[in-house]
Amino acid sequence: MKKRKQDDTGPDAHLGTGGELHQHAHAEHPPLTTQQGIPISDNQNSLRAHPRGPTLLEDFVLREKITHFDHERIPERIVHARGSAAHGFFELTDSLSDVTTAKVLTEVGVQTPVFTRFSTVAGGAGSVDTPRDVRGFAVKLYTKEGNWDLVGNNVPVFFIQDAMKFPDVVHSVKMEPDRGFPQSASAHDTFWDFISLTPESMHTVMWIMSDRTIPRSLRMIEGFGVHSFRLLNAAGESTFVKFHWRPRLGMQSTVWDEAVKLAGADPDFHRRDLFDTLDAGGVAEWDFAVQLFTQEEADGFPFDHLDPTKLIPEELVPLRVIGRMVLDRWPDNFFAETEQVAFCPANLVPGIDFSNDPLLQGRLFSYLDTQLSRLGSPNFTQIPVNAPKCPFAHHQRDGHMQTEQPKGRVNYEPSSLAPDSPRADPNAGFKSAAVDEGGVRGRVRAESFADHYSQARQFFISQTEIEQSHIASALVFELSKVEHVHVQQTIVGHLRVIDERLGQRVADGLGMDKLPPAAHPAKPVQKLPPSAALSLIGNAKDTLEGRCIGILMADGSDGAVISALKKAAQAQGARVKLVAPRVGGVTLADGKHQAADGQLAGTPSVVFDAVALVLSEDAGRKLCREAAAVDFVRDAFGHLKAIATDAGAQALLQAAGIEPDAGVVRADDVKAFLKAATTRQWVREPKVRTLA
Ligand code: HDD
Repeated sequence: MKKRKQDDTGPDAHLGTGGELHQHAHAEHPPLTTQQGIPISDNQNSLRAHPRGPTLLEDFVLREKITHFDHERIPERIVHARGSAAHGFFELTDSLSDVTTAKVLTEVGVQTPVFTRFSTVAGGAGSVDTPRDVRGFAVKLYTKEGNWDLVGNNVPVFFIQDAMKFPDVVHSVKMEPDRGFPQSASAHDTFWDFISLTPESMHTVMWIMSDRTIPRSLRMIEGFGVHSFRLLNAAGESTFVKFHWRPRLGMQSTVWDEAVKLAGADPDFHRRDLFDTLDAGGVAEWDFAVQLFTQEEADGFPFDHLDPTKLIPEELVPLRVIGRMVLDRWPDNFFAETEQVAFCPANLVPGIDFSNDPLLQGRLFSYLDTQLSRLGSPNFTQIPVNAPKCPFAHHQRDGHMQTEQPKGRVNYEPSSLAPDSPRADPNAGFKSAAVDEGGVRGRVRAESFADHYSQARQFFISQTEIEQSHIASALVFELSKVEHVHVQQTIVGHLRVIDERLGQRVADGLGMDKLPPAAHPAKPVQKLPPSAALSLIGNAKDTLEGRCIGILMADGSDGAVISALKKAAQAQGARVKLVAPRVGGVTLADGKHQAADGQLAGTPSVVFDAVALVLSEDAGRKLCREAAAVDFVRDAFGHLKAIATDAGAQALLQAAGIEPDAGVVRADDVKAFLKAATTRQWVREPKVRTLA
């Protein structure tokens, strides 16, 4: 770990006799000044008429400090307010020069700087990291031809087909307007009311009720551009494209009970995970892949690719990996970068173009508009994180917070006065696909958008049995929080169309005595074949890389076992943390002191992927009276984690009511434990909870 710099009030500071804070003067400290550069003599006391008298209005140092503080916050994002971001680069490995002129997609080996922000959707900026929610996956690529923002999500489809409905779906999922809760949760009446009356949302509902929306780490999520875009080549020919990010660590999710407990144990779980990874010199990495298809191929698809509630199964159009993204640097300042970064799907570079997806078309307006109110000025592109890293020149001038000082008389075009002023370039400039848009104007939805259930069904039948149970159980949980029975019934009616058995399971889980009537689909449901790529568990990677193992120890623990476990786990790419009843550490069996990384009560097993209990028999017995220790073990078991145990751990296993299974392994059999730790113990699940 890099050592962080000690701040000014560290060990050098002490309280003076009058209670005031004195600091030793360090020659290297620059003088503290006001914003005007005036050196400050005292940053502890305001200017008073006498020691116990009123504060004087004259105190410009105090007034400036408080005034600036009063204005520190800017409006949070209306959606995706809670986010974490990192810098890195994109590198192309396979050129798309036959279908696009975009340099970022044709120049193999060139590293393009990126800034990537991950987010939840519904919660406020201070909400927790682990609710059931879609994750935003927004990448700003600072290309040689301008900024390209790929503003996607970790699910490939969206709730609605038309941007006109975006304020409605967002209002419905956010906290209810009369009561101001729930924060960051879809499990409430208004969301499910809206969904029950919006059959087009059914496919996305299947995705959000799946484990995809309770990820283990931001490093382990997929990203999707969602919409079809176009690529344009030099001849002006266009090819449709869908963009995908695939995590090198494989996908991994939490289980629901774990996600709920994580929210309390570490509200910053995902942010901390990314920070810790990069701070320790690690990286987060994704493959970048495209699905390319022509208009003729699209005409043959059993759905309309312009409909954002549909994906293109990989069996229909295979993914072609053409590059990778590596995130390797945490921002210097959260506000300056992560908070002020302004993404916009309209930021495209020459060689890429929009499709007519009506959701995308609305987004092209929304993002710039929201930046104006969030960042307060059309000059937000001058904020370093938003500014292009290639040369740029335009005639836009003035406005609030203008920091540029253009010279000369010419701020218009055409002009004859300044031969070096910027001009449009008909060759290299951005061009739109030449498309014949003949047709009749109207507020209409294409007939080809009317099939709302076929891909929802395809997603459901593509899941493993465990995943299907998780979807059914998630639906039961969410709907159990809905007070209006008719809303529950309408949802079950939709589920019956997706899969009759799913409808029945959810109805049973809710305790309905009668199955509500099935919904009437506008179009007959197509029996689309299962798609293996849609299952998370089916595609999980059994690995310890990027995972974290917790070792619970106490006074008298066997240091040799701890070191062996630690060494072997680290060799397989895992991080290891030692947990002890006291953060100061423990005295091992051999009398040596062992420092701890976390204190037991503050470091529950939910923050680990697998745990080892290395305890003396005496310590094991004592810990049975420690609720945090019993929960540590019980939760690790309940969350289907591998557990390594020794003789001292047996009492604790008993106290936690655990009947050891294949995932409970001897701590001295390091190999067996680490193998078990590469995955969850799915076969254990029916023994520890009743799923719908
Ligand atoms: Fe959006 C933010 C992703 C539909 C309007 N959106 C936002 C962010 C992501 C997405 C990742 C956060 C960016 C960041 O980290 O700053 N949004 C999507 C995806 C969509 C989508 C994948 C559908 C495929 N969004 C969508 C629609 C509209 C918006 C249809 C409006 C018509 N989105 C916004 C916004 C936000 C935003 C209000 C809030 C903050 C911001 O833009 O900068 O303009």
